[in-house]
Amino acid sequence: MKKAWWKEAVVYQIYPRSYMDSNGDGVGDIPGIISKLDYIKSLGVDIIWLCPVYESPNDDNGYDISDYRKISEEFGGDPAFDELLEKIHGKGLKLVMDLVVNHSSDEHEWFEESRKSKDSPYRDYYFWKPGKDNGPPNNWTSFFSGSTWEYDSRTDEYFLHLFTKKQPDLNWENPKVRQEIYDVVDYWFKRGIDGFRMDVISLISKQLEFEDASNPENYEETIKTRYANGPRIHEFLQEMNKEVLSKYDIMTVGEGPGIDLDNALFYVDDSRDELNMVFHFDHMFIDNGPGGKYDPIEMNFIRFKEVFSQWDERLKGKGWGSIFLGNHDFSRMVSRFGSDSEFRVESSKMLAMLLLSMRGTVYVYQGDEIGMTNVAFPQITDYNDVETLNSWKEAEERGEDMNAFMKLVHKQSRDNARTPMQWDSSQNAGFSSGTPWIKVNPNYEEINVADQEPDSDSILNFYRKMIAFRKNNPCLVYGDYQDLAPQHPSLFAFRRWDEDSESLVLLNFSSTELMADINLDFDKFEIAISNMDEGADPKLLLPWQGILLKRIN
Ligand code: ISL
Ligand code: CA
Repeated sequence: MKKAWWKEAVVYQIYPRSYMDSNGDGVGDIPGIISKLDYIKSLGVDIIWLCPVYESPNDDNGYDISDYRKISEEFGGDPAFDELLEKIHGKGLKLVMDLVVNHSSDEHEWFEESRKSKDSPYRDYYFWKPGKDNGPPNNWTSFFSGSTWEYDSRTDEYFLHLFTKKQPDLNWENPKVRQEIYDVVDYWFKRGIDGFRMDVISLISKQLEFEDASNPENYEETIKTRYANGPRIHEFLQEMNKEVLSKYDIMTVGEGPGIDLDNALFYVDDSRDELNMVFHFDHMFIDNGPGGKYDPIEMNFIRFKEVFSQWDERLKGKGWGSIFLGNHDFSRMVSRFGSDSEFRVESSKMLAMLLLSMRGTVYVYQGDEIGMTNVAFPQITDYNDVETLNSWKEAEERGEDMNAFMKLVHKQSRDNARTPMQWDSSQNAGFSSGTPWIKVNPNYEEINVADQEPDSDSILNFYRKMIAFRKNNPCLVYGDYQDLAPQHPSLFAFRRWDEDSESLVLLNFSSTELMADINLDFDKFEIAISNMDEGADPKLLLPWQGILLKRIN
């Protein structure tokens, strides 16, 4: 496997609104991040991925950009950004930004011009269509509820928006649009950033027939058959690579629904010169029913493990994977895959062990390093996320039992991951001296950085230990992967090895003890890391215990 800095990296994802507020306006900002750079460096991570900080009306918290070259004043503006980048580099870290170019904000000047008239030179920057039978051009529904088409009376046509109506989709068919985007990308590389995470890149090429979805209420099917992986997607990515990406030593990771085992290599096969990595959602959508996130089904643990095996098998030797268990779009990793009550500490550490011993580039989401959990706000008015609020409205219109729906919100809302970072036990968890834009999780008095710093047994210090261990054991980065107990209902046991070394990882995904009955010569291994006081028998795993063993050389 060819080596590269971005393959060996551990990435720390920051959701800037919720990280650290420096000026008391309740909104996290860039000076706030600067004040925490020593903390970030102390984790042992290599790269910061910063969610969007560009100028934006914030209909979708920055994923609706109105100026691609400007840092939002709310976050501190361009001078603060320049200082951040310089300090990040000064610490030997790198910075990856978000590139959101499937859509812009409706307040971007391109769209403001586009909507003025059918003859506007910007008309073709977006998708405009006449209606059909007094309604929208087709039956597509947006990721965030309702039709993907919004009527604009000025020109008596509809425009396409796969997300909110303030996020009109850019028309990549238009070469001028593509050139504008490549110029933006080039602008940021010239400014010195080290890569891009490309938002919903799987959606940029549209099926121009705009054919009705056959089962519009089936979310996954519609994504796969209508929205994602359009006919020119790879042509566009290869063009972007040739025009700009290939000219810099940077990293790219594409995000997007509809990226699956069958098509991933088209994006990341080394020989195709498109992207370095993609995020897939096979494990993240594992508890989604046909209606999506607000139609949950039970998590299938055997399938969960299978996802890791299948992806490793598919990419090995050809492309490179990305490993993550949470981000700003999903509920908290410990609440989903671990146990956020009695065994919160144990299971947070165990999940850290999983993350940091898989093959691929590892992404740690802010707050997971201290075991932050989901939140259960009592009122829908406590929520901010547009996806949550729209789903709520739809459920209300359908006449659903709203108490039951509230439970779903508690479980699934993206705001679970967006409550402020919990720094200490002072007011607002030390996040802000003002009123935070979204409430702090009330458990901040128990779960916060300040308490965990001095405690050598804390989740935080366990992350540091695991990250350092991974750095010292390249076998965990590049080595081969094998699941040792794929059918076991609660044990995740796998092997990582290369020419020089071998590690075993045993993880108990349950609240009861278990015997890891696997056919291996345990005498040849010694315990390197455990998330609990090391027991005498590595095969006997306590609830949520994780053990990493290394072959004795
Ligand atoms: O969040 C999801 C499910 O609840 C995903 O389907 C998500 O909408 C999808 O992966 C795209 O996410 C990205 O683009 C969105 C933005 O809202 C997300 O925050 C971003 O990560 C639109 O730009
Ligand atoms: Ca602020």
